[in-house]
Amino acid sequence: MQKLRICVIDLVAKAPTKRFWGRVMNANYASIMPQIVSLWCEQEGHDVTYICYTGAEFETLLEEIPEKLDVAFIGAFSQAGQLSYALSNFLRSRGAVTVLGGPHARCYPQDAQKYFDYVLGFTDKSIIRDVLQDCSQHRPLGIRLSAEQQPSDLPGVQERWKFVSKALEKAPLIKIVGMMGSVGCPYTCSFCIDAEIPYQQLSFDVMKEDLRFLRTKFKRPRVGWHDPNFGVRFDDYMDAIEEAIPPDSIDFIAESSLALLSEPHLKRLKKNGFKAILPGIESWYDMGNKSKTGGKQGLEKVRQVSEHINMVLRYIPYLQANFVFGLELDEGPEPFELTKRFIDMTPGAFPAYSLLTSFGQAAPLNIGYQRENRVVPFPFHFMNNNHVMNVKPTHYTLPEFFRNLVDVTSHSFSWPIIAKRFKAVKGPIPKWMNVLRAVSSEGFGRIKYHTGLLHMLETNSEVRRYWEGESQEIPSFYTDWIERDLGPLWQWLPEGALYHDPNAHLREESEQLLDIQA
Ligand code: B12
Ligand code: SF4
Repeated sequence: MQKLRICVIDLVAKAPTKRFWGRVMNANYASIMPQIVSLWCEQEGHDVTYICYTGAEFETLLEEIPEKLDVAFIGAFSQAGQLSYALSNFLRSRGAVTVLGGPHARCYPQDAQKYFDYVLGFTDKSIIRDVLQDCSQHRPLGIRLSAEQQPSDLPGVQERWKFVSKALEKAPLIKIVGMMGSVGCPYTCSFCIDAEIPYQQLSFDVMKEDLRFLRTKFKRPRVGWHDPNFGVRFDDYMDAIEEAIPPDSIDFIAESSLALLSEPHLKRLKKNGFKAILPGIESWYDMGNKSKTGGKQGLEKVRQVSEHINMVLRYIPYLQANFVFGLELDEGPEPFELTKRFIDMTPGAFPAYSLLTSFGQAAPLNIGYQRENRVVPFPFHFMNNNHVMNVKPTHYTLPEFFRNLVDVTSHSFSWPIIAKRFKAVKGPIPKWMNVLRAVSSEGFGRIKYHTGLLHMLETNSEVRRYWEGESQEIPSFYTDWIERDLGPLWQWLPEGALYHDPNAHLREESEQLLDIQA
């Protein structure tokens, strides 16, 4: 087979950023799969350039991409959807065949195939091999390929080190290495992309090797686990860590459900160096099995979760509590008021608020929203769980919803609460990290943005009609924003690429059903 010139681009950022947080942290959010795809392409004998785009000027990105390319693999979240389309168009104009993988490809394959030659779902080595062997243009509609399931094994850090270290060159202060011990999840939260994906453990031997290896590369490594739900096979994980490295010799960060964070587990996590944990509380009315609160709801659940999180904070110095607003059971000011109570009762937790977002065909709930015609086709560029909420709420008018959201956010990031949070956590890094996040885009920035949005919803009929799904015309406020963000790549955004069919998944399912019946 001919040796191909391949570029793999991980779009960690969707636009250039000058923000301090982005500059310091973006490279630490590098995805693992683009590094693995780079490795697999090399193992197939091809020349590979791997780029982790963290938000330097686009000119720099375009300079980094080799001029002569046969294939470009792009990994993107939906918020980088428009950027990925423009980049694909630009690279196709230079003669490259383009391939999209990652969350956007998994959630919106029907849309992405209009702009890419290949759109990949679950990806294993044999899918990559198929692409490289075929390696041809598929236009106007790209082809969709997917393995039957998530891969049962993936190369570890040591094997992909060349690419890991290239991404980390862009992390000036703090360097966090992404690792993954499992894919899928045994829980079935209906809003989640992993609700129907079976839990699969990856190799403990590879994990142990990687942990030992990292200690040869850093004095004190920092590892961020990308497992959708860390620690499902808790004892096996901890045994593996304890066998591989001395206690508390690596700082670990993980997303884990509260159900897994019992006191004995926390003792072991502490002993093994876990420094930050990100449990999902999601809702005061639902997801009881995930937070181990069973059928408890409302204030009763607030009390129980608060107690639990205060206990977690006695063992783990940093905790981010994740919430989703806009879920079906939410009604009136109560969910927001309960969250404020939680903030008061749990001063050490850093709250992260997501707006209910239906990412195409990701979650089981989504098809229901499409059937009810409730999904608003906001340009992907804003689909990051906080710029827009693309499901029309059942129990709120939009101004009512955002008034409540501004209220809870203002409370959570008010100076008295910031001071209380500062006092409540131990250690200078967690203390100042919370302050920095509160005064930057996640706290003050969010209050400003949502207050502005509320004002627009109340006064600007163009924006309001669009949010209500009554107009398909994207307000200039949003198109100008994308144009600004894409800079020189704006001219490469294909015609029609700002729009997508919000019901594409439903349409496809209905067509398949008709085919079966015919
Ligand atoms: C770990 C994680 C993170 C980590 C690490 C992110 C990273 N860069 O990988 C952190 C905490 C940084 C993060 C941040 C965010 N995340 Co996140 N995250 C996840 C999580 C929990 C697991 C993803 C994972 O690694 N799965 C395991 C891998 C093996 O599976 P996979 O992702 O499906 O990948 C398979 C294929 O898609 C393919 N593939 C993946 N990448 C690529 C790349 C190429 C080139 C190719 C060819 C193939 C390929 O191969 C894999 C094997 O089959 C998922 C939820 C979930 N339960 O899956 C959300 C999820 C991916 N995140 C999501 C979101 C929205 C975000 C944020 C925008 C949140 C925010 N408001 O800040 C940010 C955006 C970050 C960014 N760079 O843009 C959404 C994405 C939806 C979408 N369509 O965009 C998800 C699905 C959660 C959800 N809301 O449903 N996230
Ligand atoms: S516990 Fe987390 S990863 Fe698992 S299904 Fe629920 S939201 Fe998804």
